[in-house]
Order: sequence, then structure tokens, then C-alpha cells
Amino acid sequence: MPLGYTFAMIKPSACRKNHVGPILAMINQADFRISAIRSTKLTKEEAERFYEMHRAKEFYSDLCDFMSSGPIIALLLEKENAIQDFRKLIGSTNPNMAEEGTIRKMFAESLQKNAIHGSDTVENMNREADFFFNQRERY
Ligand code: FUP
Repeated sequence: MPLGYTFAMIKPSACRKNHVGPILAMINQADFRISAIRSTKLTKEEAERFYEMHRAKEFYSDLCDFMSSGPIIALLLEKENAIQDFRKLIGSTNPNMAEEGTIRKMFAESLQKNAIHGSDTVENMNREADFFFNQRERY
């Protein structure tokens, strides 16, 4: 299986609770290589753009308020089968349904404050990676 990439983002709630270190350790232990990493804080407008596919959903406005409420860690990660393996590592969107040992099972507080984002398709991964990183920031 060839190497590929996924984009991930540690959400404001997990950053606030000092879960960044343990989450990065789990990511490295699962054999993902960090290609790019940055701590930043989204404006409301940037969060709206990042989650634009959810614009029509009732949770959209609250989600964008939350995602712009504090710093996040943006990550570009490399591994074989990166997108699918990372979705397995983070677990279900709803932490009540997340499997034991997954990042969301361990660190999520709620469906909205679910600790971490992971791309679901190559197309979204490219869009999300380009949102945060230029080519010179990727190694
Ligand atoms: P995921 O791909 O696992 O991040 O999940 P989705 O794309 O379905 O949802 C994006 C984000 O919206 C989730 F991380 C959390 C948030 N969300 C809510 O706040 N309420 C909902 O009912 C569904 C999702």
C-alpha cells in the first residue's frame, strides 16, 4: 500500500484541557509521521469556510463558534492508508459510539467537542491541508 496523507485538527476543547501531548503520542504510536504541524486560532469566518459543507445543518453556527473559541493544532500526517486508518484511530464522530482505545473515546467531551477532526476523503484532505499549509511547510 503506498504512503498517503490525511489532515487532522486537535480541537479547542482538547487543547484547553492539555490533551495535545497525549493525542500526538497516540498518533505517533499508530505510525503516522507528522509532515506539517501548526498551532493557530481560527476566526469565525475561517471556521465557517472550513465547515462550509455543513452550512445548512442546524449545528453549523454553534460548531463554528466552538471551533473559533480557542487555539487548535493543525496536522498533516503521512502513513499507508492514512485516511481510513486515521478515522479508525479517532473513532466515531459521536463519542458515545466511539470504540475503546480511540482518541475520541478517551478525550471527547461531547458530539461537538469531540477532541479531533480527521479527513474523510482524499478530496477533503487536499482542501483541508491547503487551508492550513503551503508547500514549504510540508516535509
Ligand atoms: P466527522 O467527519 O467525524 O468530523 O463528522 P461530521 O463531518 O459528520 O461532523 C463534523 C463536526 O460537526 C463533528 F466533528 C462535530 C460536529 N457535529 C455537531 O456538532 N453536531 C452534530 O449533530 C453532528 C456533528
